Amino acid sequence: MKNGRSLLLAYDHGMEHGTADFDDRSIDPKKILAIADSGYFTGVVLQKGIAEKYYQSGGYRVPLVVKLNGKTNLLKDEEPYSAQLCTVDEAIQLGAAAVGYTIYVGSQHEERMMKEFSKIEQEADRAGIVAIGWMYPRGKAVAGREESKEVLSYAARLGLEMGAEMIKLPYSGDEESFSWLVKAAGRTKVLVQGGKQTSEKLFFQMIKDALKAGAVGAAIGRNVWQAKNPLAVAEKLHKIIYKLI
Ligand code: FBP
Repeated sequence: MKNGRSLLLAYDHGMEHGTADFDDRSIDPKKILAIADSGYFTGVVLQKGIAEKYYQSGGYRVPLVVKLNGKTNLLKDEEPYSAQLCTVDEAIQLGAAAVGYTIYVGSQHEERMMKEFSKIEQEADRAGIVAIGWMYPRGKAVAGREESKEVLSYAARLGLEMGAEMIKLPYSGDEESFSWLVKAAGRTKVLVQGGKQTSEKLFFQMIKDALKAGAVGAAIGRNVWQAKNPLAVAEKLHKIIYKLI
């Protein structure tokens, strides 16, 4: 967080999606870390392997957010579970200022993820670092409604009820519905997720609308590092989030 706002660069896609999102540039963690370290971001989100092999020795100034759980998308599981692969202690050893954890809200395994996240929150709290919940509706119970106001506001409220300091939510499609999500999250701060790469016009509009709706910032991956000019996108995002334009 900086001045109550946050802009995270997400780069955990290699685990979640394989190499499908990458080109010759974005497959190289050093190139993404250079973007993350440009001064426009308040944090970079990495799994522990990239944190250990690239971030730790690189002398970067951008704060590290270690994603503690993850899965591949090879199984196409209808009821996904994202296993914890890294502990809060390990993340702190790697230099983490915050940790992230995905809960697939609505999945048959949500209870397991809720329990894991509860423990992580407690450990993060004791260590004085922030735990961020990636609240993603998934599973048969919410199929076709993953981006609806009803289901996303439930996911947002779950974040508050669980005591999350901050949550990350997919965009619900418009400012009015997103402001309901922010209300549902109450004193839990909300970041909006970027999603698949879209036109810059639509993307920036979405960020502006999410902020008007009360989000404190965004956690973006593909819409930054898949752009022709990632630094130009990062600069504009920074200006929007810090209300400089
Ligand atoms: P994007 O801005 O590229 O959507 O990144 C945000 C993120 O939450 C990543 O942290 C994660 O790898 C990805 O989205 C997961 O997306 P999905 O659940 O749709 O596969």
